Amino acid sequence: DYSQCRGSYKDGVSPQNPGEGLSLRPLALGDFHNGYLQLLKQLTKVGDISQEQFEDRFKKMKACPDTYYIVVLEDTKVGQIVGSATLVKEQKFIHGASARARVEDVVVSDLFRGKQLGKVLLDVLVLLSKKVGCYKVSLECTDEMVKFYTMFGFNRDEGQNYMQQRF
Ligand code: 16G
Repeated sequence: DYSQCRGSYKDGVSPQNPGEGLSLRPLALGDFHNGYLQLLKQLTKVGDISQEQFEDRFKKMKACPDTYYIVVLEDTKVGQIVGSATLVKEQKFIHGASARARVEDVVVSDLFRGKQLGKVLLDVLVLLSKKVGCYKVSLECTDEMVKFYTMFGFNRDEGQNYMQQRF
């Protein structure tokens, strides 16, 4: 029920109606053939992933119930994925054995920017993180993207830092 999404939209766009010819749906096994990995390449390195590898990873994620929620926007006229975002739910002992959610791998095709599609994806995932019982939702982003995510209710957590090791 997307009517509970908090944002306001222009031009009749909404999660129910993301735009002419666009459909919002979960990632499907067949999306290997619909440009999903090519889209992710607009975000970061993806590498050379075979259909078998894609399907194996998809099935591994599916086998973890209530954990991976990958939503995509498909341009139905050409059967190509033009936007995607992932919500990962992490089970916790803290906060009364609650869970936290992370928004990951948000990407909208460069040909489809400026159409509020990032907003559609973010609003849906924030609502979903509440619906699936998370006590918070977080994300990591570059300095340039901080302003964008602030529009969807994300704020820097003062005193907390994002740290990592790369392998
Ligand atoms: C951004 C993404 C993160 C993604 C990472 C990839 C969002 C909100 N953040 O931080 O999810 O995994 O880029 O960058 O989409 P990397 O290849 O340098 O790890």
